[in-house]
Amino acid sequence: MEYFPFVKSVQYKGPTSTEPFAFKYYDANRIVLGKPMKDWMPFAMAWWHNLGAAGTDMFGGNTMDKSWGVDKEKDPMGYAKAKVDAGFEFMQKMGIEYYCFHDVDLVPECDDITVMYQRLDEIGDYLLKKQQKTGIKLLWSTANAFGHRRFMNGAGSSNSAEVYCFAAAQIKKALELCVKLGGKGYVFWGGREGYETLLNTDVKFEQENIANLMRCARDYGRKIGFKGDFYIEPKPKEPTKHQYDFDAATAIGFLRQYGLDKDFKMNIEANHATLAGHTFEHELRISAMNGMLGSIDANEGDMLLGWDVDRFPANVYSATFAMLEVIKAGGLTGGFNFDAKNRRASNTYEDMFKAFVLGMDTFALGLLNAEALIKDGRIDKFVEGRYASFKTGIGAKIRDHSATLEDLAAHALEAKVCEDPGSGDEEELQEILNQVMFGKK
Ligand code: XUL
Ligand code: CO
Repeated sequence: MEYFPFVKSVQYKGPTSTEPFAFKYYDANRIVLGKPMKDWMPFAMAWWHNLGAAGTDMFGGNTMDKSWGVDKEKDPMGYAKAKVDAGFEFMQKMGIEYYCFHDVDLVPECDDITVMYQRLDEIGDYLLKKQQKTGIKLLWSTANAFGHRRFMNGAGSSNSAEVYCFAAAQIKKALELCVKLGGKGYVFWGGREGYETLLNTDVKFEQENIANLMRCARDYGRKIGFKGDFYIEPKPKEPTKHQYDFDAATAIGFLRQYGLDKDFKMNIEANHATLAGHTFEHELRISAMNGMLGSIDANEGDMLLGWDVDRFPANVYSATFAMLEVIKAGGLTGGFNFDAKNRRASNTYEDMFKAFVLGMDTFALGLLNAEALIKDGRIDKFVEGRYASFKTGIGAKIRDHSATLEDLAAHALEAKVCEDPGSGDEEELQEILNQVMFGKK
């Protein structure tokens, strides 16, 4: 069955094209700074949003049809397989090479874990065949240890050892699926790993337990041949009020404290960054400078709203700053997963394609702008020059740690009055940015 007969394949048609199902900027094989665009940005489809989310919000039900022609209650595996068929048709038509899933995105969730295991084994075989036929690959998998009612007090952070074991059982199967399908990564997003009030919470106890669950997962993953990266996906809040993986700096500190930093990296999501009061590029920079930039959940927040809206990326400034970070980090070991969904009122199958065209073109523009900024060189040169006082004299001694506090103080006393440190030149740098981005008009 063909689910999306209105489009054969989305192709690059160039910036003057007016076709909705065509890329204006994303030209997969165009070489940018030495490698094809598609290798800078291995795009992935999120199973949960694209094939599952049907427009429901807190105030109303579905606006979209994501049943894939099957009654999920009567025929759960028929539904799961139809979803795979629709997903692979979508990815092939979009030219997307990767996908990501939670266990419960693949098959309908049920209380009995043994039934879940059977369902997941069956869909795993089906996915493997599809992968072999199409060349599409798994970017990462994860276990949903936040949706079911048993996780109401968390999973690794739960007050109940029973619940902790159920989370472990789900993680075990999701890891096995990851290995079976050749996934590059395995994600921990701690949706309910946090707390609402200290009146009922032992934070240290909970964090030790989370670290132990990650350690167990790492050990089991390595034992069954998982060679990829484990990721933490930081998020400061929602659904929990205080989430332990608040941002990249917090998550990196946690990983180092518990000896997990060799196996784990960050999966940075743009909307989570802004919820934490940071920019997307800030989170990418913090991860990269610690050698822990692994993968990206590509989406966008709405600055007028205080929650996670998972919009498709459209902000070219943000994509430009993000791609500058990615390029300077030498690329990602992971990819760009569109953890993004159509707006509730963009409810047609056509809208699904239009959303990916927007997202992929936005990042392609970001990549091309970043390339142009690097080639222009003025901004990089400015940043380098800004720290010039550390190149020689007392500055060089600060950098090589050969000066003591007394030496530094003696230098200041000799100078008597401090020299002006120089303009930060923000406005000129913004002007350069606009000039490089928008060129001749
Ligand atoms: C939630 C979120 C998750 C993770 C995977 O905000 O981003 O979908 O990406 O669990
Ligand atoms: Co995400």
